[in-house]
Amino acid sequence: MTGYTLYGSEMSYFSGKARAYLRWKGIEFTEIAPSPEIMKSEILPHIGWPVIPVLKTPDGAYIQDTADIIAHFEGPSDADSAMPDSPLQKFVTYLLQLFADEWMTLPAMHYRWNHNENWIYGEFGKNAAPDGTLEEQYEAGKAVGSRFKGFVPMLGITPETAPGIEKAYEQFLADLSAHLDKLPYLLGTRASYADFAMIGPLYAHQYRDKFTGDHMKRTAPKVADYVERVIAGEGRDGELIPLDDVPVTLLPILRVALAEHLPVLTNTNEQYRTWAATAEPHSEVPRGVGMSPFTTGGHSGEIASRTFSLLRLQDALDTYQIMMPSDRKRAEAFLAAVGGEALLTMRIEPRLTRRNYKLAMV
Ligand SMILES: N[C@@H](CCC(=O)N[C@@H](CS)C(=O)NCC(=O)O)C(=O)O
Repeated sequence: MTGYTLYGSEMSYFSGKARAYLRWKGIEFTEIAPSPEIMKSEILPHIGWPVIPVLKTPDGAYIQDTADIIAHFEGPSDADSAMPDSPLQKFVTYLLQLFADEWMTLPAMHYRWNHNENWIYGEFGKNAAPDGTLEEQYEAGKAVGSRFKGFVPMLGITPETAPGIEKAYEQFLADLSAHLDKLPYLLGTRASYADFAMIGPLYAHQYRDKFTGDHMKRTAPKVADYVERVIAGEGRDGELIPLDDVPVTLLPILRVALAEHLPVLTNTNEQYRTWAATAEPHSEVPRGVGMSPFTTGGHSGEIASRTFSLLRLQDALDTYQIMMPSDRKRAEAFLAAVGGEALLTMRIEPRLTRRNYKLAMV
């Protein structure tokens, strides 16, 4: 066994993000699937709740949250950093992470649970009951999977919104394919943080899940090829595009992402502020603070107002707020081009942090 252990799974959204990064960075690690024994002996006692991925360091420290896992390897003067060091590309990276981590959960969960349900139970069963028969694995997988299936209604995935989720996803595949006609990675000829974030939704659910993956390979082969390259840790030798520029082919993706996600984030932020007004200072923050109306692909519904999304948003806002005036000007022109002007004045108050592997007020 090598120094680092990644408790993660091929079926898990955020494990793919961590795995792609660790491979790209050249970190030696062993990945261990979260069997019930591992959950009991490693994850619950150290993290406090059942979640993956978790990285165990050679010193026996436990890191949860993919942003913290990546940050563990990225020193401030790291010449080999995954994060662009120029301000606008960094800002765009955080916006892409916000979209990939917190909004692409809609297509990922919709396609998994409405098009791959029986197949994914068998897959979950391989971890839950590695020595069982196929039937035993299916039943064990169903027990594990039902917890995740339970998140489907909270994500606003209903018969009414499903056609909109599919329409938005088809548009995303077309837009990303057009981008990949010009560049092999999101921000250049080198893979970077945004690519690892995008692997969250795109690998486990949209590429690896049987029916959705077949669809991607058939209708968006460039995206499938991109997923294969990023999950393999390729893209080390190229360059980010120069002069802190943002590829114009990313603008359609960000325009739709912000048009659909910003109203939910704005409403969630207001609900969070109302909740915080009467909460104990510095206390833990609940995962949800109500419901928000949303529209995707022209279909409307209600989605849980998830506070964790505000932490990812806070990273983007911080990057903008510390910019030099000339960089801010460029960021403002960029935001005007993608309909993101609301971000200019948005603040997360009280600020959010993570404490004991949970979301908390600073
Ligand atoms: N923000 C976390 C999200 C981790 C996460 O949601 N992991 C999923 C599996 S991909 C999970 O275990 N969820 C359990 C839960 O949310 O209760 C990260 O980036 O690591």
